[in-house]
Amino acid sequence: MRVALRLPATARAGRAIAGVLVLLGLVAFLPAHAARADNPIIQTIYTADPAPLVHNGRVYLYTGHDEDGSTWFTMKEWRVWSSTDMVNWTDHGSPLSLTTFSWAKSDAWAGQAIRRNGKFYWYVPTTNRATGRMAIGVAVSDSPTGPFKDALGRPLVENGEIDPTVFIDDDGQAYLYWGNPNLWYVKLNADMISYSGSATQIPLTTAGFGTRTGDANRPTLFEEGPWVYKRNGLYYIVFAAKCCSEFIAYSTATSPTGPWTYRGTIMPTQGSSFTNHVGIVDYQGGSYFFYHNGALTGGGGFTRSVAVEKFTYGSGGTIPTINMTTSGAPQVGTLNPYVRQEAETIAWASGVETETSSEGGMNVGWIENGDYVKVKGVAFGAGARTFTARVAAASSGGRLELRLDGVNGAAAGTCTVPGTGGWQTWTTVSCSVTGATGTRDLYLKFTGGSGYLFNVDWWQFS
Ligand SMILES: [Ca+2]
Ligand SMILES: [Ca+2]
Repeated sequence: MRVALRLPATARAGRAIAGVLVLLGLVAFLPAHAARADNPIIQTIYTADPAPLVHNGRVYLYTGHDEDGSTWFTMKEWRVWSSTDMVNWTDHGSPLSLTTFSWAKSDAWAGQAIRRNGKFYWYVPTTNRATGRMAIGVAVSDSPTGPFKDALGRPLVENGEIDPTVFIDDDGQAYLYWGNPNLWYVKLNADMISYSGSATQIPLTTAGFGTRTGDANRPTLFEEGPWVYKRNGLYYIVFAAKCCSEFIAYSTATSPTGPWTYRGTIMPTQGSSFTNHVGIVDYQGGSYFFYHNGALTGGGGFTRSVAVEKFTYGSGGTIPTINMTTSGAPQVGTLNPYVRQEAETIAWASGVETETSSEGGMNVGWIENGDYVKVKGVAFGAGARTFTARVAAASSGGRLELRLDGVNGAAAGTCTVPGTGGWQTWTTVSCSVTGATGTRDLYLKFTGGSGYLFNVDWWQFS
């Protein structure tokens, strides 16, 4: 199992940078230590259908997971990530999967989580085994990172349509919207796991959702993946438009139930995935647009990756044109190396994957010679003297090199990792550090012999 899982990641992530650079035609022009792009934001697995949620000063990001090598939307679980700076993302694993819902058969597709009553409610579409139709379930947790459990033991709503988005208006009324090919909503009760009245169809008019030509069955641009929110008194439905390939467009209204007015394209068709899916939040004074594309090596319509761009609303709340980039959003602040940082907090990774750690949370594994993890904007200040890491190795171990500003940048220290007798048999190693001053990009570069070298759970400078 361990070897079987590790091989695709090595092949995929190890070639990711080279693939991106070749696409850009930049290989010959880049100096060895050039700062590289950090978008898409997750490289350890393929991710799709981003749904961000801001809570207690962090951005939590709920996604799906495209299995390696997929030739369909083969999705078995949902994943959670979080960040305080939009560039270093912590992997919280999979606290919700098809097995969470006893009634679910397949298809862990696009959902969204929201907080209310001190709990977190995650609405997801999946196939109801009993009916064979797509239905929407709701999972609940006391924590944004789970674990989540099925709140009902049955679907919340079921009409064969997908892509739930949830929103709580200023008056406390919550709404669940969803749909493909139609667009529906229900008014959720305050418990967030039941609703009043019946599912109501939003009229898909060309005034509300734009004009599609060439498909008599679908006269408007609305395709799927609605994302509903309210900002400065204006209600937004941002959605995947036309098919295929999709682009992202939006409509606005002065009431949560419309009537809606089509406002145009946000993100044109781009990025070698024929679907796209949007999630938008404001965080620390900025506005952020999450989406997915096929930009990682091996990526495509069924092997997608979540990315993010920062944007600024125009006058009257308009959303500008947003293009996909390989640089992504700028970092918000810096990362503090003098508190425990999880090894699975990553700006960019090459060759590694993550797994559940026996000491809680996740750890980085599948580490081979030359693999690395980049951590962006690390505020060393006057200088670090010591580096400590929690490590485990069923093999004879290897070396954890600290490099600054590039994977082959200045060497700030090297810790020797011994064999510990197991991949989850943890020990702490320390080594001295020189030259780590100011704010720098930190590369944890893994070197050693052949095969898998060791795992890393967390690290800290002093
Ligand atoms: Ca590897
Ligand atoms: Ca960890």
